[in-house]
Amino acid sequence: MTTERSLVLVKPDGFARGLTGEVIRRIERKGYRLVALRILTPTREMLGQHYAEHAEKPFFGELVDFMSSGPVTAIVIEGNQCIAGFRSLAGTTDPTKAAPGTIRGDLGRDWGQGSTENVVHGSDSPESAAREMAIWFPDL
Ligand code: IDP
Ligand code: MG
Repeated sequence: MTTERSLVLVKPDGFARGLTGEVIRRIERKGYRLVALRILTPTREMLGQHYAEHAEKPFFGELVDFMSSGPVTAIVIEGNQCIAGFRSLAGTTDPTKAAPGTIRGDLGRDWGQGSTENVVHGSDSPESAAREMAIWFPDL
């Protein structure tokens, strides 16, 4: 049994389109528990930490511009294997290619910036989840 926590973000595109409830509905229907939730517009400093692994990528500037453009819903979820489980719910990074049935496949599309706007983020490992939760929920 691997009870885990994962950091989920409803990104500015998803928040602006009113998709927070739909994302939460899918998380809860899957059986994961909500542990914490907040709405905030992230600072570029927070995003530099959150996306540190991508700092040298060509899309990094565009990604930080997008992610700091408006409010996001940050959520900590909990459940056995919820890190892999939420990644499966989210679908692959590129919303054009993400499978129907997934959050990105059903709710996302290319709006002119390729894969940048893809509705949600989910932690990709227990180490990432711990690091990311400290950024978004320092009091948790
Ligand atoms: P993930 O969110 O599926 O884990 P990562 O490769 O970790 O995908 O990339 C982080 C985020 O950066 C993506 O969710 C997406 O918003 C953005 N991104 C990733 N690859 C590209 C790209 O090739 N062009 C533009 N944005 C990208
Ligand atoms: Mg990633």
